[in-house]
Amino acid sequence: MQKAPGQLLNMMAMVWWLTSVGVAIAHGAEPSQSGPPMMISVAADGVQRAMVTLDSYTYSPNHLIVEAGKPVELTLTSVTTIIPHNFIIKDPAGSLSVEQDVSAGKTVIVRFTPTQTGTFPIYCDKRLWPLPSHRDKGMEGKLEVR
Ligand SMILES: [Cu+2]
Repeated sequence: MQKAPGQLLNMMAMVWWLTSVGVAIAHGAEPSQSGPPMMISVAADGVQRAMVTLDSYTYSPNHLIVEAGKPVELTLTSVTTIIPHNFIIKDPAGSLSVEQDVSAGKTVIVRFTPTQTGTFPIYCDKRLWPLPSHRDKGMEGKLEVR
C-alpha cells in the first residue's frame, strides 16, 4: 500500500494523457464550418444544376461555386421526417434574394441567376421559439459567385 499515491498519480497522468489525445483527435476530425467547395458545372443548355440535401441542421454540400450571369437550378431535397427547413440566399447589397421553403421529406427546385460576383450566405431561418434558429445550429453555407 506504500505505492498507492504513486499509482494514483500515474492513473491521473494516464487519464490526463488520454483526455488530451482524445481532444486532439476530436479537433482534428471536426469538420470545418464550410464543407468541401462544390463547383457546379454548366450543362449543355447553359444551366448550372446541382442537388443539395437538407437535414437537421445541415446543407450538403454547403459551399457552392457558380458562374455569374448564368442560370442556376438547385434541386433541394429534405431528408427530415418532421422538421421543415428553408433555403435562403441573400446578398446584403440586393443583387440576389432567394427564399424557398422545403417541407420535411420534400424535393423542390429553385432557380435564380446571380448577377454579381462575391460570396453570399446560404441559411435556414426557421426556428421553434424560443430555441435558437436553425442557422444558429449550423444550418448555413455559402454561395460563391465567380
Ligand atoms: Cu432549418
